[in-house]
Parts: sequence; C-alpha cells; structure tokens
Amino acid sequence: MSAQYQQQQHKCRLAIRTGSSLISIKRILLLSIIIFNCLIITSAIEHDSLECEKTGDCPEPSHTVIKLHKRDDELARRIAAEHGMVVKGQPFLDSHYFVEHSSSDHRRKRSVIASLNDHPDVRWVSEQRPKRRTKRDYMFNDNEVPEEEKFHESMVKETFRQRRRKREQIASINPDTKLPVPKLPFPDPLYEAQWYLVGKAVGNYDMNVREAWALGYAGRNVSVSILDDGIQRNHPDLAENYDPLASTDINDHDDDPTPQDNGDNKHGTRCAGEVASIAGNNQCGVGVAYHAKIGGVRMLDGPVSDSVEAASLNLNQDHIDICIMGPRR
Ligand SMILES: [Ca+2]
Ligand SMILES: [Ca+2]
Repeated sequence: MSAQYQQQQHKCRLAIRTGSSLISIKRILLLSIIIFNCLIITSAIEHDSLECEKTGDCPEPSHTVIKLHKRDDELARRIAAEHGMVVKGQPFLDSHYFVEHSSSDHRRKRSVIASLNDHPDVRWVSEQRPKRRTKRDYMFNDNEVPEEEKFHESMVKETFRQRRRKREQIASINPDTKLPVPKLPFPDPLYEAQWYLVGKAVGNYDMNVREAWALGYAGRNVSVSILDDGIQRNHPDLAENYDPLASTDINDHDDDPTPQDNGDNKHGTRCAGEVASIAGNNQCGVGVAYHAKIGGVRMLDGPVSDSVEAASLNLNQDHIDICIMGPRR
C-alpha cells in the first residue's frame, strides 16, 4: 500500500464498503445500508441501560419534554420560564418541546415536574431517561481466501476483466434517460478500493451499481439524512451535496450538525460518504448515489432518549426521502 494511498485514506475517513445488486437507486441505497450494517460490529457503548426499571437502578433523566395541546412556541417559552426552565431548540411532533431545568437540585426538579403536570396548558410531561445505544465500527477480516475460492476466482477472472473493461469504457449519453453516462473508472483515489462497487469482492460479487449509473440512476432529486453523531458538512467530498434541509443538531439544539472534533465522532460522516461522496472530483471515493443530497442529524453525541429519537426521525419529513438510523439498540 503506497504512502499516498494511506494518506488519502486518512484524509478522507469515508466508508468504502458497500454491497448487492439492484438497479433502482432507492433500493441500492437501502441495500447498501443493510450491507453496511452486516459488515460492521459495535464498538462503543455510549449510554446507560434501559433495563433499570427491573433492577430499580435507573439512570438520572437526561431530558424533560412537555407536550402542549397544540403548537404554541410563545406559550411554551412562558410556561418554561414560569418554572425556571428554558425551551431548547425547535418543537418536534408538532407540539412537543425539550425544556431544560435551570437548577440541578433534585427536590426542586420534582416539584417543577409536579407543577407542570398540573398546568392546564400542558397535556403531558415526561422526564426522559437515557437508553443504551451503540455506535458501529468496521470489522476487518484479514483471513486468507480459501483455496477453493482462489480456484473459482482464477476461472472467472478473465471473463470478469473483459466485462469490466467493456463497462468502464462507456462515456456517452444514455438514449433512454438522456442523462450522461459516467466515464469509468472514476479518478477518485479511493474508488478502486471500494470493492463492492468495482467487483473486487471475494468471488467477484458486485453491487452492479455501475450498470445503474449507466442507466442514469445516481440519486438525482433524492435527499438522504444520516441520524448519527453528526456530519462534516464542509468535507471536500460532501460539501457540494450537503443538504441543510435534511440536517439538524438535536444534541446541541441548533441547525449545524458538525460533529465534535474529538476523534470519536466520525461515523456519521463515514456513512454520508458511503451514500453521497462526489464522483469524479479526484477526492477520496465515490458515493453509491453520488448525485443525492445528503444531510445529517447529530443525535448520538449525547444521551439518547425516546424523545431524542422521535425528534430526529421527525425532521422535515416532507423533504427527506430516505432516513438512515446510525445507532444500534
Ligand atoms: Ca451544532
Ligand atoms: Ca470523490
């Protein structure tokens, strides 16, 4: 492996594993997610257990949520202020609001919750406890290819190479879709390492995505949102495809899903790259749907409660076509 290649890998930090064989772009995206989930294992347990009610050892609530009878942002702010609280971020599920206690005193908190429960404009109040959620990471398999598979590979290698050469020389307009057919292979330095895209998987399995690209399916007019630990929206291989309408930050209650740069929050950006890295820009790799718009919901860089997940999944449903949930339960 060359130093330049290693440098590119380090620089990009994008996912390069994908898989299967469908033509419709939505199917390809969904299938790539399934393959991705199959190829990865969990690496870090981030949050406390949900099973506390059985043991009586529940973690402290991480979020307080109130639901009004109908959405009224000013009323929510007023009720919160009356109870020494502040509303955080935007409402979700129409009339639910995250509210934050100004005091950490437990007795004070209990009396505030009791008062909110009795408030005529509050339909429901809940102290949400963190749940166990895990991030995923790669599982590397360095095992040797079995002899029988090597034999099989040698038998099909020539035909496969011939087919591949033929496919990769295409560069024109598709008469059916009137869309430009991509000139393959892409010059992006990690493209050749994306083994399920370029037919380099063991046994020559392939997603056949290049055929889908040649038919004009590359994610145009599709918006994808990654629910995870954030997305590096200014990444050189994502910035052009970044979709602010498919993005938000539930952890910090703002609109910018940029992850904390602490070395532990790169999973969402990897997933985004797997889906929608820009093709043909000489940067990093190629997304399976390189014309798709890509956004991210930062929700896994803090305690995850039912409300955090509900708020994340509820984002801009009229705009987002595909929502990918990063954490594992
Ligand atoms: Ca933010
Ligand atoms: Ca690229």
